Amino acid sequence: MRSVQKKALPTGLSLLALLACLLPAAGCATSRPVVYVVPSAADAPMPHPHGDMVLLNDEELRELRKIEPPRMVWDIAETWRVILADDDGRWPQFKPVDTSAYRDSTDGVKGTIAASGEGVPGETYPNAFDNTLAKWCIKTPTIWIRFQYPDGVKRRVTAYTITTANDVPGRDPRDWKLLGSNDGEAWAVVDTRSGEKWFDRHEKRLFKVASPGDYNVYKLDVTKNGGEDTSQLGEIELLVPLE
Ligand SMILES: [Ca+2]
Repeated sequence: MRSVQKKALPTGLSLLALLACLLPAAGCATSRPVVYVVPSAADAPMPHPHGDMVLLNDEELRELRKIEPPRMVWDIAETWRVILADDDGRWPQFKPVDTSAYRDSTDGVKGTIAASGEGVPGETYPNAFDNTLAKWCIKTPTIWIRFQYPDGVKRRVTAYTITTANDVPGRDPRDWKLLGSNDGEAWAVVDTRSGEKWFDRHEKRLFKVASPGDYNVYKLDVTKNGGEDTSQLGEIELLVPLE
C-alpha cells in the first residue's frame, strides 16, 4: 500500500528549509510540492487528525493516488500558514461540531432545491442536501444554492452548517451570504461570512445566524471560493432550535 517513496514534512529547524522551498530559485523541483495526508505512522513527527503529512511533487502525487484514495491535499504555502498559526507548531486540533441543540429543518420535508448550475455528472447540486458526504461540484468559482420549504412553510433558521468536500481545499467557500426570502425576489441578509478558512476535508462547521427571520426560502450565495475555478460543497444544514 505504501510503496511510494515519501518525504516526511520537515519539522523544527528544517522548517526553514521548507520555507526556502517556497521562494523562487531555491533549488526545489520545478513542480510545486503539495502536502498529502496518508495514514499515520507510529513515529509521525507532526500528527494530523487523519494521518501523516508528506511532501510530494506532482509525479509522486500521481503515483500515490494510484494506490491510496486522496485524503487531503494542501498547498504547501497554506500548510506553512496553518502550522505557524498554531502555538505548538502543530496542526490545530478540530473538535466535532456540536449540533445537539438544533435539528435540520430540511430533513423530512419535500423542499425544492435550486442552484446556480447542475454540477458535474454524479456530483450535482441536490448532493448539498442529501445528508451524505456526497458533494456538489461545479466548474464555476462562485455559486449559489437555495432551499424552499413546501406549502409556503416558513422556518426561523438560527444556525447552519457547511461541510467541506473530499478534496481540493481551493474549491471550498470562503466568502458567502445566507439570504432569506418569502417571494424568491426580495432577499434579506441573515448572515455574512468572509475570509473563512477550512482546515480539513469533510470538515463540518456550525455558523450561528446573525439576523434570524421567518423565511420560506434560504439561499447560500458564495461570492468567493478558495481560489480554484471549480467550487464544491459536501453538505448544508439549515438548523432550527429543538422544540
Ligand atoms: Ca451531501
